[in-house]
Amino acid sequence: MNKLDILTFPDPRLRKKAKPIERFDENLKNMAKKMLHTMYADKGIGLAATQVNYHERLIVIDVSEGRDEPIYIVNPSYEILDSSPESSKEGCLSIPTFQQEVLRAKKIELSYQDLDGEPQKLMAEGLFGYCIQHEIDHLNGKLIVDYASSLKRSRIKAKLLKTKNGKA
Ligand code: GNR
Ligand code: NI
Repeated sequence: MNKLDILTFPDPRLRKKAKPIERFDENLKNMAKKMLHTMYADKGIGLAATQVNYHERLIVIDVSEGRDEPIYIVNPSYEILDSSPESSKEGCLSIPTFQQEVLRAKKIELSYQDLDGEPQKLMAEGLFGYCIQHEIDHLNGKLIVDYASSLKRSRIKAKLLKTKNGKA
């Protein structure tokens, strides 16, 4: 299967707000499978549709050790069950070589639809909970650089404009 291209900061398309999904059809299932394949290939624990230039509310996540417990999440929303701020050190496939400490809610209840449009709920904390919050930020056009100082943000921006993968 082909990998999808992942947009890199500061691409303005990462700032678009994703639209609710209304059609639970084969196109959606194909997109979800391609996103999962791309996420595994790039060793991520989550991927939001926004990152592959698809501006609809779709996320894939797998925080399991075996990389064999994918969750497909459509039209997510969450309630905070425990708002104690926890410090989460995060990376992002759209911001290579960058890491940022982010304060995330400790425990959330996620409501979403599966790929067939059936309503689902689950509770999440720890890395799983942080990842869900990170991916929903993407759907709203928010990135972990937004939690950094403006100096740190301008440095990573300059670095990625020069190289794209931050390495050369
Ligand atoms: O692979 C990823 N790791 C990660 C670590 C802590 C909190 C969130 C994440 S998500 C990230 C992949 C990514 O960029 N998803 O949008
Ligand atoms: Ni990300």
